[in-house]
Amino acid sequence: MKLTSRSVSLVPIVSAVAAAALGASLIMAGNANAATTLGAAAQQSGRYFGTAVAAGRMGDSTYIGILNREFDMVTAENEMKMDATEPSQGRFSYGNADRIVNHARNQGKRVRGHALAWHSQQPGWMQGMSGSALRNAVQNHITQVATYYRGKIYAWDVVNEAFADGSSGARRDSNLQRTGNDWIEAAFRAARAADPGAKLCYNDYNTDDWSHAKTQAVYRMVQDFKSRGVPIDCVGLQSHFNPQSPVPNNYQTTLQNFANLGVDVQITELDIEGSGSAQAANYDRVTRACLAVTRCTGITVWGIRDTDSWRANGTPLLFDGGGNKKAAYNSVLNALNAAGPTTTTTTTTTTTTTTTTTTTTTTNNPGPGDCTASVSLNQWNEGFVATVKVTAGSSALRGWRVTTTLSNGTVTNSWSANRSGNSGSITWTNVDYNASVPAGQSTEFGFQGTGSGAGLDPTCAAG
Ligand code: G2I
Repeated sequence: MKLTSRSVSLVPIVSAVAAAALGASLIMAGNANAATTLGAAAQQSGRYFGTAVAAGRMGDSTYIGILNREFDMVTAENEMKMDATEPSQGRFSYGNADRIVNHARNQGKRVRGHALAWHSQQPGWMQGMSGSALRNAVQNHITQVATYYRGKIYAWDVVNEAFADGSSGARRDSNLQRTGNDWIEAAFRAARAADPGAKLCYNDYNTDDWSHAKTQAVYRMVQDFKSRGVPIDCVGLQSHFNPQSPVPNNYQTTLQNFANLGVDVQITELDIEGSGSAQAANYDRVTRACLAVTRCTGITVWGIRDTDSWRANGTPLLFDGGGNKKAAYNSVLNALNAAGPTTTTTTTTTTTTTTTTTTTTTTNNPGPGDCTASVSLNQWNEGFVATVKVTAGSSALRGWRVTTTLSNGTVTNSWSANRSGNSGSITWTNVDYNASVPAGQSTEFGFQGTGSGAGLDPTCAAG
C-alpha cells in the first residue's frame, strides 16, 4: 500500500478510544502479538534495544547466541576507546573494534560508537600531553576514527564524562579541559565534519536526577550548543544504578527536559544492581520512562550476563551467569510490548555553518492485511540518512518488502534490512529479527547515501 499523509494522525486517538472501550480484551490481543525479543519489542515503537559487547567474549557461544537473538544495537565496551584505537600516536588499530562492528552489521544490527574523546582510558602517549599539541592530537584522533567508521555508526559518544561530580556544576578537571573550555565543541565539530551521518552525543553518568548540579550543568551546555549551532544531536545518560545511586523519581523529567532542547535522548549504559522483583521493578521504571518520552530513542544495557558486567558482584544485568533470562528481563520485555507504536508528523530544518538538515516525517495509513512505509529523511549538502518505518495493517506481518526510488543518489550503507541494489528502484526485505510485525505496529530500517534522498516514495507489500 502506498503512503498517504496526515490521515493517520487520527490513529493514536482512535486507538486510545478503542483501548478505553475494550479494556481487558485489547490487552489480551496485545499479548497474543507480543514480540519475544528485546530488539523486536523496542522496534514496535521505533526504538532500539542494545548492549555493550566485549570482543574477548565473542567466542562464547552462549554470549553470542543471546547477542544475536535479543539486541539490535551494539556498543563496543572498550574497543573503540582512545587507548584501543590509537595505541601510539598516529598509528591506529581497529582490529577488535572491527570484529564487533562487522559482527553487528552482518547481523543487521546498528552500532553506537563509544567514545571519541574522554579523560580516561587515554593512551600513554596522550596522558602526558597538554596545550595545543594535545588539542591537535585529540582533533586528529576524532577525525581519523570517525572517518574510518564513517557511514557505519548510528551515534557517536563524541565526548564522555566531561563534568565534575558533586555540587559544583563545573567541568571536570583534565588534560583535555585544560586545553580550553571550548574543547568539547571543537570535538563535536570535528566529528560532524568526519561523519555527517552519525548522530553526535554527549554522554555522562550521574546525570539522571534532574535536581543534581551535574545534570543541570550538562543541560546548560546542551542548551548553549543548540543556541549557537554547535552540532549536537543527542544526550546519553549512562544510568548506572545501585543502592547508593538509585533510579531517581524524576528520571522521566530529566529525559523529557533534555529532549525538549531538541536533541534525542539515549540510555547508553544501563545497569541496575540488585535481584528479583525489586530489580525488575527498577528496570520497568527506567524502560517506561524512556517509552514515555518521544525522543528517548533507545536503551542500551552495559553487558549481557551478570558475569559480563564491570560490576559483576552487583548482578546488575538482564541475564544470569548461565545466560538465563532474569525477572528484570521479563519486566523490560513486557514494558516494551505494552508501548504502542508511535506516529508523529514533524518537519524540522536546522542550519549550521556546514550542514543543513531537513527532517520530514510523514505518517501513514495502514490498510487491512497489508503494510505501509513512510520515510524520515535527514538531508545535508552531499548526502542523507533515510529511516523507513514499516507499519503492519490490520493483520500481523510475517515478512515484508519495501521498494524505494533513489533517482539522484547512491546508497553507501544500510541496516536492519536486505537490499537489492544501491540506486534507482531498490527493494528492501526484512531480516530475520524484524520479519514479524504485529497488527498496527511498526519496525524500522535505514540507509545512508550520497546525493539526494528526495522522492524515495516508499511502497510496502506483505510477504
Ligand atoms: O565504568 C563503567 C563505564 C562508565 N562509563 C564509560 C564506560 O566506558 C565504562 O565502561 C567500563 C568498562 O565496562 C570496563 O570494562 O570502562 C572501564 C574502564 O574505564 C572498563 O574497565 C577496563 C579495565 O579498567 C581494564 O583494566 C581492562 O583491561 O576493562 C578493560 C578490559 O576488560
